[in-house]
Amino acid sequence: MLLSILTQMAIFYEDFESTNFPPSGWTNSGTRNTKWVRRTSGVVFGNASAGVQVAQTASETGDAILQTPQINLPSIGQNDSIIFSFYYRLPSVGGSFDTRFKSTDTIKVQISTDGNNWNNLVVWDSTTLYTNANNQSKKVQLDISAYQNSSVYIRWVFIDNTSSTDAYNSYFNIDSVFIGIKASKLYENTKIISYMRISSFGIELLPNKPISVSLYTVDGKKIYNSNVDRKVFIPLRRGLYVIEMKSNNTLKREKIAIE
Ligand SMILES: [Ca+2]
Ligand SMILES: [Ca+2]
Repeated sequence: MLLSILTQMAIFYEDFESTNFPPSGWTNSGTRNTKWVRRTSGVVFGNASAGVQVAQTASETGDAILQTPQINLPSIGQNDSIIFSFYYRLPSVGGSFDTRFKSTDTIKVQISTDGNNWNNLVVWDSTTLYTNANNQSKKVQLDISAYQNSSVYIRWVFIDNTSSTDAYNSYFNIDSVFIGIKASKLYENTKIISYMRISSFGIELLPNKPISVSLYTVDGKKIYNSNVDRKVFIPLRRGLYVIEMKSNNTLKREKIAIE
């Protein structure tokens, strides 16, 4: 009998829909005159996002820092992970990516346990953020399990190094800031496998004896096929898959979701 467990519990969520800005407990600071604002155009989801002016009609430099309240992260089990995610959207002009956003400016996403010492989670400079850029919504998802059983702050820092002025303003927007616990889906104690652990990043599998493992997309395309006689990790993107595990006289077929 296959045993499966799957839970996801939200610890923190902010969608910037409330007209209070910054939202309760957040801070909006920095050396730049223009800070983060609640944006109702170029929105990522719903009616509003948080945005920062990245091309501006008034010439200025400095940083603008949007910071969450203190967030308490619990201890987690060994099959669980703490996920931090948010969505962003680069500025657009008339529905296309605003190429004026190419500059020497930088955006950093950072985490801290004390509000003083910060570790970079994301650093976007003029190359990493703008290469093949468009103005579609994109998700960033990171595993911050290392911060379990502590309190953290997360902040978005826009560092404006560009002193030129533009004909009109343009914004970088973020939305749907989420922190939650994702429990792995765990299959255990079958004839042929000791366990199979499914996380956001792929499948970890330990067979009880040599087996043949095949993975298919939901439309039937085989994307993995291998004989497995020890613990393996198969990295997978988000999506639905079918896994087939075969030994001499046993066949197990399971539909799995990487979320
Ligand atoms: Ca929103
Ligand atoms: Ca500037």
